[in-house]
Amino acid sequence: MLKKFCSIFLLFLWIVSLAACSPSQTEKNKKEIVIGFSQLGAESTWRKRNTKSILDAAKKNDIQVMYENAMQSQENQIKSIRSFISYQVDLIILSPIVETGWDTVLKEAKNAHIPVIILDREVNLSDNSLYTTHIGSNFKSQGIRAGQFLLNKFKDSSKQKLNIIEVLGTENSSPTIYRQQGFQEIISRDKRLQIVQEVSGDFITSKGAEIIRNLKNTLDLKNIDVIYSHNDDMTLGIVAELKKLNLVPGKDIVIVTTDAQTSIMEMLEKGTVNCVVECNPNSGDITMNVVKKILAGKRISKEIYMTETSFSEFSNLSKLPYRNY
Ligand code: GYE
Repeated sequence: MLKKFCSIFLLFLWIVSLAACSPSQTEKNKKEIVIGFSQLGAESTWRKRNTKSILDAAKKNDIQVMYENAMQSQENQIKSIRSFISYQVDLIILSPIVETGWDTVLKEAKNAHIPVIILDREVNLSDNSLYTTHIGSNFKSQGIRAGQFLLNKFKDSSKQKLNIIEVLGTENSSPTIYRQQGFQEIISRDKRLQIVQEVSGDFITSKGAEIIRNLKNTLDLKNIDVIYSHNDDMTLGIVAELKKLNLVPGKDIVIVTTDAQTSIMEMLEKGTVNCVVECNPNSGDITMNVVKKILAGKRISKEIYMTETSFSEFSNLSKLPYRNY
């Protein structure tokens, strides 16, 4: 009888101790922020720097990250988001490859009460309440800066027509859409500036090179005055191929490029490219601040732009700023 009483008493003590322990344990778990980060790929130097910026800043802030590289596939991104939802992460960061096709999966995140930050590229949704904020660049302004350089560069030129090749990034991605829009709107102010070819190089070096190899069969590249490239990696491929054709990039053909990675800034100094429109990949710190604010229930603005500028042959080339990528 006494034995039975003792064991019931011990069981009682065990339950009481469990109950006493568990709230503090839950509290501890709650404090640890876990986020899911779906990055669209690793296609460019810019992208690799952006991923590192996010992961480093998360570490600095003791935020755990479930990181997925979607290798240029929207399907992979959707799968990752679903796995983040079933893991019940505190917040999701989505860097979307293309603009459209996110409604269903973001609705699932909303129904699971998981806030979503759209990072870098933008989304086009029927319901904007499906994400909390977008942190990234103003791509249209980047296109405008590229075009403004050309208006300035050719203002005193005696040429009747200036032929442009526009090398676009990934189709249906927001940088491609809005850089193109900004660029085309602004160059329409000078009717001599004409786009004779638009072609997508998917933001990768090998495709930039391939574009020139193909175009040389259909166009006389000696008649091309300008190449406007939507990113530096494609520019590296373009420049290398032009040199093989004995065309001097920066002189025979004006080169306008986007991002501003170190290797391209060195080319600007040497005169191989003429204008570099900055796109800032260092969004880690600002993003982690926003993560903490959202999880603390603070209001956040719907659109957060990175600070950016542009550099050109008209800048003070001895004072170009340090690039960390
Ligand atoms: O310009 C390019 C990258 O989405 C802003 O994607 C980004 C672009 C960037 O691959 O280099």
